[in-house]
Amino acid sequence: MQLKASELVLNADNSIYHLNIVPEDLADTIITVGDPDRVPVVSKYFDTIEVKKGKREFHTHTGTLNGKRISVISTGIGTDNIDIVLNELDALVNINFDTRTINEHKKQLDIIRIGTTGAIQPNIEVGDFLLSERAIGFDSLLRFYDAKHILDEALQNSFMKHTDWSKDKSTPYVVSCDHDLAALFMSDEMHKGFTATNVGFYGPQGRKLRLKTEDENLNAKLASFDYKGLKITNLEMETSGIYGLAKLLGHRAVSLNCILANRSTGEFLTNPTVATEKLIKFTLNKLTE
Ligand code: R1P
Repeated sequence: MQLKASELVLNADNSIYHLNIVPEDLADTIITVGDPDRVPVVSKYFDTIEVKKGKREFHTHTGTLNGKRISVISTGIGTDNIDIVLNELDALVNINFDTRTINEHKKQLDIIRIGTTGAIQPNIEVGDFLLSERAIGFDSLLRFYDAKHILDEALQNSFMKHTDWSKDKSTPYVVSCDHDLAALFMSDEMHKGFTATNVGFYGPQGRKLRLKTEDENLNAKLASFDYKGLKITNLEMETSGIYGLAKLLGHRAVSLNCILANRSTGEFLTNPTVATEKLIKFTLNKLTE
């Protein structure tokens, strides 16, 4: 079946619509970062850089480090952007742009998020690193796909009961990292986490500036939720979408987080860029050692 121009949207140079890159520009190992300014902070460690392209918040650098080809791509903020990035990354490797047909042989990508996050448990300190073994998405992204077979419904139902989750909000969904890829990054320096991915930075993450939130106790309920010893550790805005879409598309994904804030103690790291760069160096070392 040929994908129509309105479904597989390509630019005049046959690059994919938003990422603005062609298949040859992309490595099989991809680091995603939220902030476009974090892309050169990663690629400055590369030995060579062959591609520097971008459009909107999606900036890509591709190069090599110790002989390994790596792409680093910024996603901007939120799972709505993750829908674009994951689908376009997959299209770049699994769809033939000339014939507009899906390749019979599928390629698997390794996708590693290097992101920032806020902890909700007091024992996780600012500056620490955390690998999201699981994510619970409060966004509705996965609900638009045929995804029920990859979701942990028992955990989701237990969470909704514990928090008395309002039906006016989308139904949370639970997804996991790729455990083989995650094993590469396990170390004494890394907390293993259960990450809550939310649709906003303020109200959805329980921050009150001037507006009253729908559930004033949401963060306390998140922190006290305990499912067979599994506790929610941190809040951010992309991991559930990355895990869900990577799994559905047949790619491996893991989300690595630098803790910038601790919401239970009220702390925020004084120099977030230094800590984030430490996680970047850690990740590149593990990928290339
Ligand atoms: C909010 O400030 C942003 O920071 C976190 C959240 O997930 C959200 O994208 O991650 P990044 O630093 O990777 O963007």
